[in-house]
Amino acid sequence: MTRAASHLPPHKCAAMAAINVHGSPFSTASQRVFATLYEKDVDFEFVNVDMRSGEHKKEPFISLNPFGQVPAYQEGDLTLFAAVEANEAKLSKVLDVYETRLSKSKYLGGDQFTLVDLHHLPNIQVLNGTPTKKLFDSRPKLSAWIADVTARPAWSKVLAMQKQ
Ligand SMILES: N[C@@H](CCC(=O)N[C@@H](CS)C(=O)NCC(=O)O)C(=O)O
Repeated sequence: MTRAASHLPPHKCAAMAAINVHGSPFSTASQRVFATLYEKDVDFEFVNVDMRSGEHKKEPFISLNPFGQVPAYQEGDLTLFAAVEANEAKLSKVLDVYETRLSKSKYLGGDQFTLVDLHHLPNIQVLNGTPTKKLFDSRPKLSAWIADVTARPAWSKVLAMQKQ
């Protein structure tokens, strides 16, 4: 982890507070945050929350996120967590829209990889291991995009966290 540079005056140090991400390598929501930080080469400390033993429902984690869901992002006095669930009930229709979009640009937001693409990585990874994968395989542009985005080094680093 990078610490505040010693030559900076003390009042600058607050702006360089260490980043702690409390989460699990097996949680899709956590993976999204890890992938973003790896993409941007941001130093952070991973604090493992053992979901199998319910650590996310107990102190000290519950003080970070009262919803009892990982991840929680901590930077100095700032603590962040999200509370919006995605609705995947209409996945097939959504994928048709993506297929059309990806026939016009290489990535969802244009010709560059952006957070819009990254956001999908954890759920793609999970669905790739389920029968729902057929919804991907039947759409050639989508399949090519999935092969591209899941091959990114930042995403490999997130998957490697599951093996530690
Ligand atoms: N909208 C939140 C959702 C977080 C979330 O659903 N986390 C799951 C793991 S992927 C969790 O903690 N589940 C445990 C529970 O809901 O009890 C986010 O994106 O951060």
